[in-house]
Amino acid sequence: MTEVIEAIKRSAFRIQEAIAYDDTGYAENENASGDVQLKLDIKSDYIIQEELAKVKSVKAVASEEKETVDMLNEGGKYLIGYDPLDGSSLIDTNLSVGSIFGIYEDDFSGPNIKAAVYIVYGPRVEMVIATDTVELYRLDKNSEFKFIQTVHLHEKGKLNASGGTQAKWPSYHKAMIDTLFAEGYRLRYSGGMVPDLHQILVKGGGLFSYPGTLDKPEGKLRMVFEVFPFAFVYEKAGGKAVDGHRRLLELSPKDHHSTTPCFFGSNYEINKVLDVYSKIV
Ligand code: P6P
Repeated sequence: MTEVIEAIKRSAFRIQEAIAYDDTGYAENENASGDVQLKLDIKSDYIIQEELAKVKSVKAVASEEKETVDMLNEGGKYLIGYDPLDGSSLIDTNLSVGSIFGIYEDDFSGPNIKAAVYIVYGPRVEMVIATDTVELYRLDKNSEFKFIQTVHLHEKGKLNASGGTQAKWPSYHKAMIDTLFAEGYRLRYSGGMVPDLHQILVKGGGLFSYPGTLDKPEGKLRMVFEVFPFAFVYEKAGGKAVDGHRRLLELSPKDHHSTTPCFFGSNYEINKVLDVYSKIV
């Protein structure tokens, strides 16, 4: 696992340089999910694949930017599912973006994720590594990731990151979100999954939601590359992560680009989600 983490660190350093100085224009093609690709999406994916290919314990990789799963080492132990540059459409506004990694064994399912790592490319470059604990690191002036602290979620938070097109929310979901705001929660939503979830984690709690909507009943966020890694992080930090009814880490995707409605947060907020969603007919 150490070699995988070191490959992710090398990737992060190269990607943050690309973000800072490279062309942020659009490429000609779309990715496997039908999203228009930035040249930076393609370059970030190339960097990560190149660095992971050096690690003998990596059996295969699945990228949000590619249709296929790529075999690297037949005898390898780990399967890496990753989103190389999540929220890249925000780069032209100079908002924070991120890279997300799920480290799996045997298959790309929730029960088989063994660790998760994400990088936030913001005013500072930070990395969170979740194994049995959740640890925060920051890139220092010697280009090293320095350990800062372990991260824990409180029982209840104050932040509400409510994703998806509000005009397409089911009525029970809108009522639930409005209840939290009526309780005094503050809206914190940039449209970048990584900084939005990082903020709630570092500030100690709250709710991030991307529900099933009238136009996207299966949600928008991808299980293998985005949802399972953050579900792992939030559970290891003492919170919960559900699809409205079950733990996200109990789910197995139909294919590695499958999406799901998802809720990540402190226990108080997730228990509220489970209560509301248990009553829908
Ligand atoms: P919406 C970015 O495109 C992304 O995949 C996630 O990073 C983010 O949480 C979500 O989409 C935002 O989607 O529909 O709220 O703009």
